[in-house]
Amino acid sequence: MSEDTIFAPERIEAARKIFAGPVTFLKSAPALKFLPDADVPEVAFAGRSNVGKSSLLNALTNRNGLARTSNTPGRTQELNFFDVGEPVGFRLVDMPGYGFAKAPKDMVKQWRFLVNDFLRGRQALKRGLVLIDARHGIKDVDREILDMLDKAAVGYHLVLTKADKVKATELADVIGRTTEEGRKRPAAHPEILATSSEGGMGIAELRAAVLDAVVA
Ligand SMILES: Nc1nc2c(ncn2[C@@H]2O[C@H](COP(=O)(O)OP(=O)(O)OP(=O)(O)O)[C@@H](O)[C@H]2O)c(=O)[nH]1
Ligand SMILES: [Mg+2]
Repeated sequence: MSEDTIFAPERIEAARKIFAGPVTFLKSAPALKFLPDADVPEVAFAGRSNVGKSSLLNALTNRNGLARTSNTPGRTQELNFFDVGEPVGFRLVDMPGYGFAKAPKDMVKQWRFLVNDFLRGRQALKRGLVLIDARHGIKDVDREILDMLDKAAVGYHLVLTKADKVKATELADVIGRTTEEGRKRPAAHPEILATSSEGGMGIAELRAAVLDAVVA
């Protein structure tokens, strides 16, 4: 579906309604053997530690505290699954962050395997949301994940976070740079979403993008 159709007013409204309905925590998987059955489509939130994955999941679902957030990087250490809809229509997956310098080495290794194996091998995974801090733009640690998704041919959206923390001119600049880089990547969707979990910027559009990913 083309990008303009995804963000058409009726799609935005349909997405708003779905996310205003039931959303419940399903389970936490500290290792791949604990994953739930891959019986509904999934959309996963990936990104550096502290980039705002859990906050964005809360903003999307309009439920503060559904996914745990924290100022300390490394808050999310397992794959957390959230069911949307009743009956369940799709699942959101909150993932541990990568690129967290202060974490113990073997812990980092464990998360890396978990995240990589999940992103590469999960049949139900329909799309990744790769979150990028609007203040920093795409970094090399992000490129590792993007390379992997490109190789595995898992489609993803590049999503800028914390847009409220940068000036409008800086935001325009980082959107430009991110769009440029996204264009060269085979599995990246062309539209860059600039979001703020604080101010609500881009949240309605992101809901519509998630809906687009899970309706076959
Ligand atoms: N100003 C602002 N702060 C944000 C935004 N999103 C997240 N934060 C803050 O950034 C910090 C990290 O947010 P989290 O959502 O816990 O980040 P995470 O990516 O889930 O982190 P890990 O689970 O450690 O990988 C928290 O203090 C949030 O309040 C945003 O859009 N704007
Ligand atoms: Mg988190």
